Amino acid sequence: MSSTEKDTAVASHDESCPGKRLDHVAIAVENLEEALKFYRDGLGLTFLETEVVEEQGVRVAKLSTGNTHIELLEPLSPDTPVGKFIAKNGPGLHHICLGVENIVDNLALLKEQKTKLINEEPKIGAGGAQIAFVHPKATGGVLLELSQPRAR
Ligand code: CMX
Repeated sequence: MSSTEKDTAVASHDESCPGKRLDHVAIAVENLEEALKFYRDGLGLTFLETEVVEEQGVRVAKLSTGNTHIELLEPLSPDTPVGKFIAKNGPGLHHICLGVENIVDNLALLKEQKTKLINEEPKIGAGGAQIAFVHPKATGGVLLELSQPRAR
């Protein structure tokens, strides 16, 4: 296939993909207030809220980009997963998150396909969402979160 041809078996970016959407991109930062000076004050993204998610060991600031979100993750202490991530790699891109409608079904399908998962069962994430992480070995090296929003 030449570089100008497209693979018609793959949906192009403007076709819908039912039940899936980019929920957020998460960036590990050392200090939320410092990071907000750039993302909120400099870039002008809309700041939505800050939330402490004890179970995940993070303080999260959520910003809207219009069609998706950026989450800034500040570790609650150096011995949390995000604290260790920053100690090893420095601040930076931590994970991307896909919003799904039924996380239990998605995890069951991935398990059936022998996909390497970090969480086989959902945990509780920001906003009370049910979340689970897929191992970077299965995704091309990027930590991937699946998130089913809390029912309203
Ligand atoms: N990017 C790429 N690889 C990563 C990674 C990252 N950000 N974090 C971990 N990994 C890799 C590890 O290197 C490890 O690789 P190997 O198995 O090859 O050694 C693997 O993923 C598993 O990591 P681990 O730390 O050994 O496993 P744990 O089960 O202890 O923890 C994880 C995994 C991802 C849950 C944890 O490290 C983490 O980051 N927790 C915080 C999660 C978080 O951001 N929560 C968000 C809360 C807000 C919200 O709801 O969105």
